[in-house]
Amino acid sequence: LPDAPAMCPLEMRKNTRWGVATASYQVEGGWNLGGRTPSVWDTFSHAGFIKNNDTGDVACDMYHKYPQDFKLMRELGIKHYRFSFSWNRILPQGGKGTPVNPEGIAFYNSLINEMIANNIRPYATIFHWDLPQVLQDKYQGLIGEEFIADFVNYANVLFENFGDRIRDWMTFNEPWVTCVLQYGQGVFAPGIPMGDEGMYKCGHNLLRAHAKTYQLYHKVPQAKLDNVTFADAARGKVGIALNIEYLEPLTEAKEDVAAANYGLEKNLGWFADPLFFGDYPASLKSCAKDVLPSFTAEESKLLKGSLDFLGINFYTGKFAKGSATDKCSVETREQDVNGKDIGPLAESSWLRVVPWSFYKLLKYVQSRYDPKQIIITENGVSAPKEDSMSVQQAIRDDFRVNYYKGYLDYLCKAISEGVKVNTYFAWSFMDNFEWREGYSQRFGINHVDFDSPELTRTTKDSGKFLSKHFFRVGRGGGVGARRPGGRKP
Ligand code: GBH
Repeated sequence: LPDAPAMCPLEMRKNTRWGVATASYQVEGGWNLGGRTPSVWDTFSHAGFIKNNDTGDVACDMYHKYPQDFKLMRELGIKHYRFSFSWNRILPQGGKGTPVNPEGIAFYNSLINEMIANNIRPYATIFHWDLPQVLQDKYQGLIGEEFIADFVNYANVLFENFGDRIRDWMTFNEPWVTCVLQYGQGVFAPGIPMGDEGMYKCGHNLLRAHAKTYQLYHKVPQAKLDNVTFADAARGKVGIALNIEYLEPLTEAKEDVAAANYGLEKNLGWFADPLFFGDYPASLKSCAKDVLPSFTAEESKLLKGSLDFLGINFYTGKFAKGSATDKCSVETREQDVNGKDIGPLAESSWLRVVPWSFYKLLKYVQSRYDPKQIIITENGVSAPKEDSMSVQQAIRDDFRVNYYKGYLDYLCKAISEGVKVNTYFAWSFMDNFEWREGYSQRFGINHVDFDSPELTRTTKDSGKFLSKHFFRVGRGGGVGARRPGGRKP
């Protein structure tokens, strides 16, 4: 195994929290067990929209195998785990006023308790793309205004039931993906293209749902929310996980510099600006003026500052080319002006290995938003051809080891220059259901043998590398050190 990255001194690795991430639909399985109804991803995969006709029906079967998975995490020295709740497992009818599923609550209680018994601190994503199908059918999911109240109600159920043990919450995973791919383009479930208007309506509802959830958790006293029952003052944190690809100007020409900048505002600023500043970026308001809704003064006030930490899912960077005549045009490229690749291609067509782009993105985020705390909520890679290899070949994943080594090097450089990242999650703990790509693209630091009846997990070299230099040496979770906010279960 290689040494630790040069720019990550031991002291810094000790002072930082290092963990792994997954999401409910990608790992749980048990799709029709314990009172769970379908989510939009069950419907979409059962309709045959996934490569090789794969589905998440069983996935990694973490629904049954979580005790052994937490044991493996413990063996690797992992003390921080980011996972997501399945809304339709908790509330099979989805909406406010519908019954909470006791079997769903019991499942997550066992999961969380097992985690904590293994000294692993839970970080919970409330929504990682798996909307209850019933809410899609009722009001088109995130397109409907009703979504806001239903989401806040769902979050409230989670806070009430699990808020005593979970103190780190992320409302949404990658709003950009939800609104662009799930709704705008309709290439992700539910698979109904809603165009730019739908896309921005989705974002608008999502942001307002986030802000109300933040307010609910912290119980801003002057606010009036419908039927809020979360009683105790919460002392944990609520954030969000935003995905962004870094954009480097293709040349020094001013239209390329402007395009890179506008691209970041359009993709990251779309969500980050309202959360930090209370409104959409001026550039987006002008470029999307016919389709972008606007916030009332009250909404804007509620949104501004409605996060305790900023989560960033970071994978890759691209070049941006602008137009001298159209300030709203951003063309992205993977080759420089000499035709040289920006970095080696992973198994995923959108993902090239560009370690320096991580550093540049982090510097950009720190200077534009000056967040109090940044969590890298995801970072990882699919290794080329890994899926066609034997288990023994696949676990020798030099490609992924090099990816992590390079990206962590630049993360450490950013931290040493004052970027406020104190927590980092590798995506993913294990190979899993990679959305439209099914099981054909693997992001795990542990291999899952999907052909074996036991779905055997085997640690890859990347898992050993991270374990040795990061998980084992990093800060612990302080699990059980104090009782955070929330009621006792
Ligand atoms: C993350 O998204 C997800 O949070 C996680 O669930 C997933 O498993 C992981 O990445 C690996 O993919 O279809 O060509 O338009 C990462 C950000 C943004 C990457 C959208 C894929 C789609 C490119 N994703 N992008 S394309």
